[in-house]
Amino acid sequence: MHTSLLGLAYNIMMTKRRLTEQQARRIKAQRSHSNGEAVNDNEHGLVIARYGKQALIESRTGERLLCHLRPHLESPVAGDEVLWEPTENKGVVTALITRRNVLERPDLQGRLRPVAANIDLMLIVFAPEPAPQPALLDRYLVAAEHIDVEPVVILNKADLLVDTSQRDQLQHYAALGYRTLETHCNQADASDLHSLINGQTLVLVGQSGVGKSSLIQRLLPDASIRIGALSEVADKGRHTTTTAELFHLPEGARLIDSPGVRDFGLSHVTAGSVAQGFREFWPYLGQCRFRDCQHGDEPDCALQHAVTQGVISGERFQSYQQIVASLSQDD
Ligand SMILES: Nc1nc2c(ncn2[C@@H]2O[C@H](COP(=O)(O)OP(=O)(O)OP(=O)(O)O)[C@@H](O)[C@H]2O)c(=O)[nH]1
Ligand SMILES: [Mg+2]
Ligand SMILES: [Zn+2]
Repeated sequence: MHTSLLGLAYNIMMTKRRLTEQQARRIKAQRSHSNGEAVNDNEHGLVIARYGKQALIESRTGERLLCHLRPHLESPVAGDEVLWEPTENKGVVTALITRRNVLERPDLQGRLRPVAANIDLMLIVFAPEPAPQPALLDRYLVAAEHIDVEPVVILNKADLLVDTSQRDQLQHYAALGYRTLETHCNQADASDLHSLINGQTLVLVGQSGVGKSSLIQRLLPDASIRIGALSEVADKGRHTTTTAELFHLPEGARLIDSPGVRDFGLSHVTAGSVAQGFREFWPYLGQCRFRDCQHGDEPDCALQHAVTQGVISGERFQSYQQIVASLSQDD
């Protein structure tokens, strides 16, 4: 007993001696990864944007610096809280603090990639131009529901409305219980947007060209240069966002701009989660005759019945079926 205690003490001493300062820092960083507390020699930082193997970090004092990422680190994105330490000419991100949530989407190769983290609201933007892709809005709604973030549906470029179809669509979402907003970037008054944002962190998503960056520019006129500088001029002379980027509003809110997409893959979501992403389906889920009903052509399907009764719109149901069908194609 006595000897083993001595042995233990010796082991501890040896371990202590063998730990280099760098190792100690790493351990501290790992500890903070689990409890979210920053430690002295690893500074706390907010990820503004991710550029390939580097991340633009904002320190607690508001300074910005480009940091390398320590290998094997979980991929940090705009909105992430990290620990970092200065190096000779730059900085290095040493740990990612546990996220509250993360919006992910598959890249062109089908690999799931994080887009933005620690968000309160997801602003899903659509417009008369470019014409809305069928089911894209519903895909985003499923994604928001999947990570338990409140979605808000925004009809932008309302100055370009030629008929009532998009306005009708917006009203349909409002009737389903989603918060909605109709706006356009030439509107001088942005109070509708400010009251929606209400000091929270939000991410703007939607097709390329619907005016996500322009909405941010409208809220932050002074940031216009930065928006331009960090965008890439596409061949049509248009500024298109290429990586998610975080902007601060004076009252503490954070806006994360994200690159537009043609399609939003949901291969990481199960058919059950897709159904959960359609709010008006909730009262009917679990009510079908078969417990594993796929809501296709099974008898006594509660969802099909609700569609026939006109309680669930045929359009939304088709959109659901289209998304579920695409899950098996994505595999
Ligand atoms: N008429 C009109 N044009 C707008 C409005 N908002 C933006 N635009 C124009 O639409 C184009 C695209 O706007 P962006 O803000 O770059 O769109 P985005 O959604 O950020 O596009 P990506 O970064 O590619 O995803 C620009 O030429 C804008 O000037 C609007 O409310 N009305
Ligand atoms: Mg943009
Ligand atoms: Zn069913």
